[in-house]
Amino acid sequence: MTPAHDRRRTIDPADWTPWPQELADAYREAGYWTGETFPAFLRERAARFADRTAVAAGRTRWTYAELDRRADALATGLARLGVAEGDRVVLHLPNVPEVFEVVFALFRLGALPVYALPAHRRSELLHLAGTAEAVALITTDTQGSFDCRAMAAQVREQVPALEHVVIVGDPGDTDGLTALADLRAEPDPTVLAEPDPGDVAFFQLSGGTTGLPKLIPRTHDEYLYSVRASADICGLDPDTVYLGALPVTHNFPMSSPGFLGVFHAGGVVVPAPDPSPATCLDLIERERVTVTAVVPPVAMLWMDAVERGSQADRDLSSLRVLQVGGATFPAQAARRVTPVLGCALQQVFGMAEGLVNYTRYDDPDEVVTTTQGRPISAHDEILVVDDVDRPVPEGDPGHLLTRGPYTIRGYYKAHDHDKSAFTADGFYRTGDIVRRHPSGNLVVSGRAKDQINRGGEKIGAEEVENHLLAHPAVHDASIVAVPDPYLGERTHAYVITRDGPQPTRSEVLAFLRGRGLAAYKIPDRVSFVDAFPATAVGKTSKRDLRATRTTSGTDE
Ligand code: AMP
Ligand code: DBH
Repeated sequence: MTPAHDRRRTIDPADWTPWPQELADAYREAGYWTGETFPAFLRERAARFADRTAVAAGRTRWTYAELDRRADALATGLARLGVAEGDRVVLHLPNVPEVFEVVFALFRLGALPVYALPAHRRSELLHLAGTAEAVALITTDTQGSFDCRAMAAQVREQVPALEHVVIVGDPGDTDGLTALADLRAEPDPTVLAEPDPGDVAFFQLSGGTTGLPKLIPRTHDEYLYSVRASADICGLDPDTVYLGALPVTHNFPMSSPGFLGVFHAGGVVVPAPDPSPATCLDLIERERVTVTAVVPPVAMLWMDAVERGSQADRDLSSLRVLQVGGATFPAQAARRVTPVLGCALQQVFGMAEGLVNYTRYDDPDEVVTTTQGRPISAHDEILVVDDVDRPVPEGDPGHLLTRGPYTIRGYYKAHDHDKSAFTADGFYRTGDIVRRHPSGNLVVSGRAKDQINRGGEKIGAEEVENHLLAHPAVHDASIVAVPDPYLGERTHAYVITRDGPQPTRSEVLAFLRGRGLAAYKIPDRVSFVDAFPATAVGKTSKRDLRATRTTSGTDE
């Protein structure tokens, strides 16, 4: 049934890069793109798994039918508030059960979620809301001691399009904030949209390399293909109990196979408020969790807690698979997973831009512990090339380029950046250095992009450098990764100051915090230097900077 209101495309085709028609046809022909849309996805699962539990969060237990009804009720309330088809809405939500209700309510309206990370702060939210021209921001009242309401009110003041702030929890007495709880209304089917499966459904975020993080437009057709295929590869079924240990709006716990894969299969999603061993191992035991996804430092913390006693008595016998991804998982740690936690390891190498690789359950142990898996699809094209895009000999390391049925062809409103981020024939330049293992799986051996991967949290060097450059006493700044046994990498900022009064390290850090940056982007170390080492063409040599150990005038 066509809704009463006008149909409109979700976003202007000039602002993104849709798939070439012949490829879209080929992916449909191959049965990858089935025409399923997000609103229909939940409707269909609600019919099939009606009385089964979809979400289990403490005393909150929602069946599939309940989640479906809640999505309609909230869609109705959001529509009355003024959120309409095609509108962008920034979600800044930690792992509260409402996140699932909100996501599907927006899909039902044909509104597009923009997935901020819970760690994001004013700076990131301003950028996301501004770029997306979002009409609403949905956040919680607080995150621990941090007041999200005050931040949201500030963001609204500065983003002209942003009319609404919706608070999960207590909206307090800040003017103009709406409580999510007050929005739920008797479902009104006339507000529901029927998006085209080829339309953009939402925006994920890139980790960022140059400038600010880019918005990643994902369509119903291609994303749901990756979800269904991931659920298949990971063997999800109605008996699956998935612990959302990472923030579930991140691409990994959302779709690899993540909560969407679990909903696809009719299983239970258990959102964890934080990834600590105390919280998560307790939830695994209590909810009889069968699978979960973590980043390497979290896996190491869990293993240490079980081995060194604080969580040694937990019954983790329900856990079948620990997925680890987002950053390099050292083989030494990978080999401990099965002996310590008693479950299988699956390595996952993915990206919000698309391509996801999994080690398979029938891969030999050595392959599971030393490779990052192989692509979801036979139609994922993988090239491993040198600096001028020529294929390297089989097994040699090179730049990973990829194209396929769920890898974007361009970012949102970033056509200039796209020219360097994609090849002329549409391959995405991942910025990762990989080699092919004899098993056919990929091994991530390095990175060409100017990014720091801090335990799976990606930091675009240029973004933080630009914040440093805004300090009046800073003449130049360069951010590099330094190895860390636990996080994999930490950030080290090298700063050249101007003549005049010299800032201290803590002043520089306080300045960055004052700019409203996510805490994980605040440099772990700051060194003051007189000059940066230069490359042959006179650019800052980050390689030499990384090798710098002695610094003049260091204040760390
Ligand atoms: P993002 O672009 O923020 O979605 O982050 C994706 C990036 O994370 C990839 O391009 C890799 O650099 C990194 N990454 C993800 N999974 C792994 C993994 N299993 N091993 C090494 N690096 C990974
Ligand atoms: O790091 C990532 O972005 C990532 C890791 C594993 C990802 O997006 C994914 C799986 O889908």
